Amino acid sequence: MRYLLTLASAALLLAAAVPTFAQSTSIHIDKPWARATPAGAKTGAAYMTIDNKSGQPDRLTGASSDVAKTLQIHEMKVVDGVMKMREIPGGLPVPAGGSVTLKPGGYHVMLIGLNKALKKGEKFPLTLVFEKAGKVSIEVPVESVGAMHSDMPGMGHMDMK
Ligand SMILES: [Cu+2]
Repeated sequence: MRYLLTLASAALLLAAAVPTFAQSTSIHIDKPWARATPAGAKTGAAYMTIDNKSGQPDRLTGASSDVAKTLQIHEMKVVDGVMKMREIPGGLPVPAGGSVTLKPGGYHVMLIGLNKALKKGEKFPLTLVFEKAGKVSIEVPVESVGAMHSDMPGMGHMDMK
């Protein structure tokens, strides 16, 4: 009897330790979009609102897509009067029961080394990786170059770190 109980508890521990890779139900991605890029552009950016419906804080730690070689989670900040962007160390926190919005001039998913120009009206697949929720795959529609352009400085003014 004791042996059986030990086996049962071992099985329970194992079940708890195995990570799940199923599509998350705790994270919901709202209104994803990417800015169309001019021909020859090497970088682009994707935006969205991330809703965390779980009772645990989570973190967007990475992303992948076949449209670009490298994807990074970036933030933009004005440093000494110059708009700079950088990869967020440790990822972008998403509060429990809350949301965070990625938008021009702020947080964004940086697409580095574009394989092709992003054209208005097209869509591309994007897989987001969360620390707790795991992978979340979405389709990102491409909107016009000028979409929400007013608060976005030209690429020439940006400093990549
Ligand atoms: Cu960036």
